[in-house]
Amino acid sequence: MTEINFKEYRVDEMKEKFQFPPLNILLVGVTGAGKSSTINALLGSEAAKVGAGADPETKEICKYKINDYLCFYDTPGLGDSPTEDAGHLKKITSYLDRSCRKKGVTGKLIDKVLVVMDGSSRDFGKITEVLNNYIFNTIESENVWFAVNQADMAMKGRHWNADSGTPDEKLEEFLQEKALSVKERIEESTGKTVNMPVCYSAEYGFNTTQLIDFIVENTDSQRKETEYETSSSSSYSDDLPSNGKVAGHTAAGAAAGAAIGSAIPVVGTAAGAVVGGVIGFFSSFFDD
Ligand SMILES: Nc1nc2c(ncn2[C@@H]2O[C@H](COP(=O)(O)OP(=O)(O)OP(=O)(O)O)[C@@H](O)[C@H]2O)c(=O)[nH]1
Ligand SMILES: [Mg+2]
Repeated sequence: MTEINFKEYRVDEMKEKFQFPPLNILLVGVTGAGKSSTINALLGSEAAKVGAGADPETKEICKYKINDYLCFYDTPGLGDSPTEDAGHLKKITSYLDRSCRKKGVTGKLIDKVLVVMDGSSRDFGKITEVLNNYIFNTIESENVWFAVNQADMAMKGRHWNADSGTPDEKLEEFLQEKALSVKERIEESTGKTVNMPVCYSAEYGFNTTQLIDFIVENTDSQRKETEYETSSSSSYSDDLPSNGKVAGHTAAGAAAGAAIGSAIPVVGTAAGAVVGGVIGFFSSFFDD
């Protein structure tokens, strides 16, 4: 397959469309869905640590810059244990609460949540619980998107051509049905209207361009100035990490997180503990 350079792909449109770039997208999903693999597929490198076995891999929220206009935030996977989930969800919701300021305009740091689903799984229990109890309470449903990864495994590996990295007709048809059934099941269990998910394979780079197409086409000029209050309160730079570098600060003071492997967390311990109380906690739109 031809390698796509996502540093360049549709960046002119992103530049034109995304006001106050970068567009910040927080990836959420159960452990093993392939959030980190998705980031690596778009970066064309192994910047985000990927799980080898059944154990959850990503431990902290980390930022990855795909290009000057688009950033993904990797988060720890859910569904491993209730105790772990509680900690992860605290961090995720505190992140969704964060504000940032640029040019005198205050807005949310995170523009969109992308829920990464595992195409080989039929179990939506965990993710619908998380959506109903946390995500939809913190961000408008129109800013929550869905995508289905592991398209190659949707029929347990059958009907997938590993040489070309593409599905055959039967799997292609199955994936279309899968996308529709994911949409319908999420809508039934949450009562929200959601997008038709893109089915892709991070492992093979299949349909990863469609994922970016979806993002470009479904992002209206975001962070319109009129939507945000202008504020004169002082701005706190977050020194946000890019592709596994840097740490975080709270408004009260520095709270640099510890490095885990090659990735360094963006939510410091103090910031993670202050759930819903991060008023005055600003980050820059242009944080690099
Ligand atoms: N076959 C296949 N395997 C994939 C795909 N994407 C990810 N995987 C594998 O799934 C496993 C988990 O991938 P990760 O990217 O670590 O998943 P994650 O969602 O980041 O997991 P946590 O960090 O634990 O939340 C790894 O063994 C990946 O190689 C895919 O598209 N197809
Ligand atoms: Mg991960």
